[in-house]
Amino acid sequence: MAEFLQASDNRKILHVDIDAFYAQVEMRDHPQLRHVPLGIGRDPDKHHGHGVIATANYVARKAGVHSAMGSIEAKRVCPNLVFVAPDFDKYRQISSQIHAIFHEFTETIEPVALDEAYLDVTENKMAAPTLAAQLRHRIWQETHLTCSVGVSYNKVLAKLGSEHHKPNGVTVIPHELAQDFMLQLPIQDFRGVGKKTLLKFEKLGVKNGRDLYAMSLDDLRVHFGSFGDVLYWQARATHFSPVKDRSVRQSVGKESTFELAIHDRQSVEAAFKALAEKVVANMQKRKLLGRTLTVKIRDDEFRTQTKGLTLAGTFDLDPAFMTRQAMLIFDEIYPEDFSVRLLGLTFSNIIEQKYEAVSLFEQF
Ligand code: TTP
Ligand code: MG
Repeated sequence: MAEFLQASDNRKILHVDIDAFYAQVEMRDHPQLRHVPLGIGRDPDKHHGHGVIATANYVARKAGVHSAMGSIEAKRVCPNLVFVAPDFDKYRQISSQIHAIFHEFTETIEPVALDEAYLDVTENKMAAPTLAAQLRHRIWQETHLTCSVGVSYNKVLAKLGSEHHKPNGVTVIPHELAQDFMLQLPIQDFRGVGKKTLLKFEKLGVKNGRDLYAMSLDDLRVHFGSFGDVLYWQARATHFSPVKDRSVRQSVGKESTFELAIHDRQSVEAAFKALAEKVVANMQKRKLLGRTLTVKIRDDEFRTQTKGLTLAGTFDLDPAFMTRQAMLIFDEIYPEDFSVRLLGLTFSNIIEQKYEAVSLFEQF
């Protein structure tokens, strides 16, 4: 039954995760940091002992430094740790570059974090491992950052794949290898298994997927309630959760048409300002940010022109700034006389505001 369910799942799913994201960015931008143990966080000596490690490079990880560790503790396990304060604006800007690359491959994208997403590339005719290689190439080309990619037919396996050969690796788990992959997997690597579940498994003598596979669905339900079903099917390499396309909305825009054509710059500016205010309100309501602002102009002979401006980062949601940018574009298109019947302003290259970095430091 499980084998049948597995084989009937013909999706092509990629899970992409940038390696040691913040740390890799700082190593890219400061070559002197490339071979030292690096922790992204405040130096406790300079901040009255405060600070938390957001992430560490692989040299520091070998010494035992990890995300969410207090900076004092990090310094204790790795005395020569170099601290660099995080630059969230920079990471956010790179994140939107990376997410824009995802859109070159599919529109079915489930962003998980600034540096991580699931992509459903089933519709693409090319083989999934080829797409993974192309994606890694594009990310390297645009950002000079390495990532790890997992390729499989469901999200659980794709995610496990990207963790399997970190850093800078690709792991493909096709149907014929999936069951064995899950049987040998340590129980703590199953999705949703935290400290409490792990303790229960220890008591039950369950150490890996093979032990889990041997448990009946009823037994699993007795011990874990409805999570028992999830575990039962994970052990059988079966998981139907779709890539939740949370980036459906590719653009947010607004247009105005005019009964009588506009001929003066002041009216154009006023119209752009009104549009910008509406677009900003919409973006704020939906908690979105955009990298590309496109201006659309139609004249009274029904000729339509569009021109966009893309920033490396996202636009501030400021109607005055947007109006100025729109006027620059407008002046470029119509340096002299014009007769305008429609104006539009649209944001594209959209990301959700919640993928902005959350500062751990605010808690301290
Ligand atoms: P992760 O992808 O979990 O970690 P990573 O990219 O640093 O390392 P790798 O993927 O190679 O294991 O998180 C992405 C970024 O999010 C990370 O660089 C820093 C930030 N972050 C925090 O600020 N606090 C945290 O507790 C975690 C886990 C991540
Ligand atoms: Mg990462």
